[in-house]
Amino acid sequence: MPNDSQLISGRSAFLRLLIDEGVTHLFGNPGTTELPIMHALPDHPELTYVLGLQESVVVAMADGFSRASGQLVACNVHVAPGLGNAMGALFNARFTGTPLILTAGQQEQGHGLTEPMLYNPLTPMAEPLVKWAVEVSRLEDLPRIVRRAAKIATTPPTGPVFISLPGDILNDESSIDLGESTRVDARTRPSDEALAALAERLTAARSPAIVASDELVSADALAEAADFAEALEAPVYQQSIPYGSHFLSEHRCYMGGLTRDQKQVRNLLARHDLLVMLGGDGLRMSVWSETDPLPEGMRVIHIGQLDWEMGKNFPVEMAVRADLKETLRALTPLLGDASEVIFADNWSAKRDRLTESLERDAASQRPINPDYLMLRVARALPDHAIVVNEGLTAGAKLPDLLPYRDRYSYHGLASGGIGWGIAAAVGVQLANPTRPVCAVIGDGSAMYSFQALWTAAHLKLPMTYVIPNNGGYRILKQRLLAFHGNDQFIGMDLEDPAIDFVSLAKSLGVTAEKVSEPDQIEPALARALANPGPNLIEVIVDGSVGH
Ligand SMILES: Cc1ncc(C[n+]2csc(CCOP(=O)(O)OP(=O)(O)O)c2C)c(N)n1
Ligand SMILES: [Mg+2]
Repeated sequence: MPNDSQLISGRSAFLRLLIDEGVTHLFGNPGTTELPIMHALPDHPELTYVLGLQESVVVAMADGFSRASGQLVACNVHVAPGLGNAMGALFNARFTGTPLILTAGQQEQGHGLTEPMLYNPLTPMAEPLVKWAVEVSRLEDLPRIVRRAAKIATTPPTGPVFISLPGDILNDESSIDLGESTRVDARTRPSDEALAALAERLTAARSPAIVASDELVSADALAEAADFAEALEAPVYQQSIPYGSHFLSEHRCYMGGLTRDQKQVRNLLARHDLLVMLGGDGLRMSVWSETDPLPEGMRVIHIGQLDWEMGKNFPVEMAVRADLKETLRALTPLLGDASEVIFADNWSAKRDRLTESLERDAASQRPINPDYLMLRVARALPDHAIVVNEGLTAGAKLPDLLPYRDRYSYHGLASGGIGWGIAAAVGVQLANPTRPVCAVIGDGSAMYSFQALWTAAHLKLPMTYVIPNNGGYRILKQRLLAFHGNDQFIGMDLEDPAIDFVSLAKSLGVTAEKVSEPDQIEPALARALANPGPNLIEVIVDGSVGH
């Protein structure tokens, strides 16, 4: 028989379960079906509710929080149209394997059957983009469902999960046991035999190269990857989508990022006789090419947790499913001493060359050269700053100018779905309250979720947004010209009226200024970094498209 003194409502049980799973912030946008949760929030002050003014903003903020902390995050959106709004951001979270519990309120069971306003079954909507989608149909099942969702989201391959919460479940009361959290320790090492075989194969290679992927960040294996590269005396290339701090840039073996130009990647890799993929999909491309990025007959070793990626697009001689940190710790001592190689054209050398040429040729260009702007941003930021980059063409050189210093120091657009960065940066700052956060967001990208700035202002976050404003969708113009020889850019200019980002930002409570002269960049950045914020600097940059 239920004991009345231990009665708990579904809404309170839900919040207590999240808190017990280690969730500190609930990112959300409420509607009537979420009111039970809003009703229960005051009773659970350990959980900070972060209001986002559109569901894609809500999910991107949660995504940023997790990417900058490695933690499980939770977000709550409104029924069918709200979940629909969240889909682009959910796609991004799936792409990066973000451990995220997404929930939505749902009409009461039975009431939904009458098809009231706003109703649609939710799990089929979420299903294609999550590891697990479920609707709660009995309050007694809620603990099992939330516990399982948290376990699924955090177990490699990590990723988002979805729970639909009908109103009758949230408002019901029962004396349920909330249970306990389960975490799967997936830090596995390969067998001794596999380690010995890996060491033998690696030592036999004449000219191996390493591709550093995002799994080095999730496995917290940056130091181990550096030791491994040194023992192998192999050059390291960042994966083709530079969306994280995937290797320590200033390490002597680091050469910089692979491009997403199939021919370039193929030519570069052809110098090597063995490719060592440390995690994920290191050779993910963007636009079609008849050329394959992997040279004919290239031998490949692939280590990591994401077995879906192994042998996905090309054969892999040795595919080992294991944790990268533990594997590299065990493997590196087996490699013996290689004689030291000088990587003359490493990241640091290239950075110095790029810096010199920008100082020489671009410092006085008007409109401001976007690469020069990135140089100034990289220079202005303190060493412990965190950067979020959705600058598209304007931010492209940032990873070449700003060193990755720790696993959470850099977060770039991963999936290609824009509108992520301006909101994700809010989550990044919330996860790292003591580190300055600077977000570089293209003018076009900024307009997908600009209202995220309201949340930054509401929470008085000390962050700085830099908007390189080139007046349009420059990357699309470049591609229309390159792929179709067409320079009639219909639907790619943000003019008539031009968007006034300073006024927009000010209207949302953000301190803002506009910069159009190169020598104004540095003082504007200094002012922003000194001001508690949030701050926004709109920088008018060159948007011309070369012929
Ligand atoms: C969600 C989404 N919608 C549309 C696109 C197509 N798209 C790719 S880049 C781009 C324009 C980006 O403009 P901006 O941020 O100003 O960068 P720029 O190209 O000017 O450097 C668009 C519309 C996309 N990638 N994702
Ligand atoms: Mg633009």
